[in-house]
Amino acid sequence: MKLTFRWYGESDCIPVQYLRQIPNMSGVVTACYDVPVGEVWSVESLKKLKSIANGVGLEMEVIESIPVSEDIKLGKPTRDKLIENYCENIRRCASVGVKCVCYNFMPVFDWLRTEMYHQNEDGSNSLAYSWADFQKIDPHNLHLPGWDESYSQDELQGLLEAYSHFSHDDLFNNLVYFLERIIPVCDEVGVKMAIHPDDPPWDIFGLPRIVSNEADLDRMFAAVPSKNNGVTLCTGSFGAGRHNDVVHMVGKYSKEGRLHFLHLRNVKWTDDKDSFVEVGHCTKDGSLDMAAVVDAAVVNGFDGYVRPDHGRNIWGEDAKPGYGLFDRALGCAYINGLFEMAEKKNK
Ligand code: DNO
Repeated sequence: MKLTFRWYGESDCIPVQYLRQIPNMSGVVTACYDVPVGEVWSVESLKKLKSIANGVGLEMEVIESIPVSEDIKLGKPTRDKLIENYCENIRRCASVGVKCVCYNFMPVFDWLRTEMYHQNEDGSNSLAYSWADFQKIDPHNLHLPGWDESYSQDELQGLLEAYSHFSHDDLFNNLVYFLERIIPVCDEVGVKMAIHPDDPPWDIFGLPRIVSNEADLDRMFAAVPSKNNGVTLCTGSFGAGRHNDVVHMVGKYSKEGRLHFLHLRNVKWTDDKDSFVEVGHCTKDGSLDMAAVVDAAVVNGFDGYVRPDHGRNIWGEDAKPGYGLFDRALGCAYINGLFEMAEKKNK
């Protein structure tokens, strides 16, 4: 495995050289975050990001994300041009040495929480999702933690309306249409596409979601069989859904050579509905067996990229929720330990 760390480029509050000091760190996971969705990234900006990473001894082999325009998901007539741009972005990323691209196909919101600063007993705070609080949200006057700056009310209502007669199959067919056009480019330039699961893994506000469980992934892989059509297995996203056996999924997709990127984080289920809190990475702190997850990956020949996912804000850090340095670095230390043990045991 290659241990990586998400870094938001020059605007990230964490100096990139700090990342290099995390034990066993191989590279950054980043993107051209300032380019509007659907547009082509300049090779210069990719090269600049790469040279900043390389300058401190880190690689830049993983992009998260090249975002997919809503018009592609909705199958609008503009999609062919947008898919062409997407293919061009894949080629440009490959030209600077990128090997893996994470993306998602969730309509409108790529993650959803009801709280960004949930207060934990130990004084830390983290992201959380409460079933009860979710019921109180008015879909016709949506104000969502973390999303208010991304859409105006009119845009949001327009998008919700555009999807209102849209089924899971409609969205799936548009995903297949997209994959059938981008995967041949990946095959040509040697890039692994890794779809990120729905977060949380169920429908919200009547929007269809199609990457929520094992059957969804199987259907997607059967439709476009190239191994470059793979998954970002985010344990916290799939694992928020109690219907998902994350350990089994990690083992299965490692074995099939479809698990290209592993996002490791733990969640704690907090009631008998769908509520959960993001916790520290250790098994003991949450509801997922992190040691078993890593073991399943190693036993089944996983050979991809790993990154710690959302950390809590700890030690007085006030970082972008989920993306501080301290707790993710602690996560790295723990992840290194789990992999070292599992690899020794399975030699
Ligand atoms: C949230 C992230 C997501 C993820 C995208 C990938 O913290 O896990 O925003 O990067 O869904 O496309």
